[in-house]
Amino acid sequence: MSSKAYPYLGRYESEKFFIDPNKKGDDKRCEFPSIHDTASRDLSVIVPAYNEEERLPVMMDEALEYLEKRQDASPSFNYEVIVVNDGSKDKTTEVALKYSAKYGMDKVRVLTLEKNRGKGGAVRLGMFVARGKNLLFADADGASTFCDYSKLEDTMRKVNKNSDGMAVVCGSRAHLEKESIAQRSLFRTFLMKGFHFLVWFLCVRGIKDTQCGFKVLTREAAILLFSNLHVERWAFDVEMLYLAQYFNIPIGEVAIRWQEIDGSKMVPVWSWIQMGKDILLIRIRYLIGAWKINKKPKSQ
Ligand SMILES: Nc1nc2c(ncn2[C@@H]2O[C@H](COP(=O)(O)OP(=O)(O)O)[C@@H](O)[C@H]2O)c(=O)[nH]1
Ligand SMILES: [Mg+2]
Repeated sequence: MSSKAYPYLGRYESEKFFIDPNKKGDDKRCEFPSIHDTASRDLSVIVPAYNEEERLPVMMDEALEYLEKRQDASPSFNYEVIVVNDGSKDKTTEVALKYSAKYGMDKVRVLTLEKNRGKGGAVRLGMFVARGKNLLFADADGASTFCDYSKLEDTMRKVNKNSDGMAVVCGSRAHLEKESIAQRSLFRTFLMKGFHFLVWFLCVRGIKDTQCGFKVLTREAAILLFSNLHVERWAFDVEMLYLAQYFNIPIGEVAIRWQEIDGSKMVPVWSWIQMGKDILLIRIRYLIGAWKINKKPKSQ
């Protein structure tokens, strides 16, 4: 977590390119566009992936089935999926590139980061090379039911009515809380409640589930929020929503179907402590002016 006033938004040279497996010749690289260009897709799906060679295919198959069906039903609908390999040590990039080869690079692109940045950092860099009017980020484990994106979109339409193209809609697992408490140990429930309290007390009010890995932003909101994001780890959602409330960007929340998937990358107690610390620091750093907000982020 940086303590610089403005976050560092740069990237490595290699992170400006993706591979088109179907391109002829030796150099299969293509340059990514920028989020500051005009949108040319209806939807970009950004999938942060860290050591996901096993879980990713299930998620990709489900997402692409939905997206292809939608395109068949209304041919003017277009989309892209950007898998962001966050410095994985396994074959995440190779697995994702198979989808690029199958669906074409216009539909599936892989951004391979040089180093592990954390989920927030990976989502940010994926957003910065996306072409969509709406930008959705979705976990690589397929925990959310992808077709529930339609619900997010409906809510987006309502929320975005009077807001100059600025809106955020969060998928929510709050309706599943009772069930999950029944399944979890008392200690995990205690940690969860403690975390909710900290978020509510320090940063974000009015959103029941800030941590769900299924959220959609308009392009304008993504530029503003991700250019200002300091936290690159798990607590980035909290900072993103904190900033959205600061900018008075309307936020919707809608219940989605969710399935806990084995193989979580969160190390239970350690991640909770880290997140608690990050949330406290978000509040303190904005309060004392150690972190500043850039109201008009420019292209870089
Ligand atoms: N970028 C990045 N993503 C991660 C990291 N750890 C997990 N992820 C991704 O974050 C998403 C959620 O992770 P998961 O392990 O399922 O966490 P949980 O469902 O919240 O317990 C998945 O898409 C992961 O690939 C990490 O260190 N960096
Ligand atoms: Mg998960």
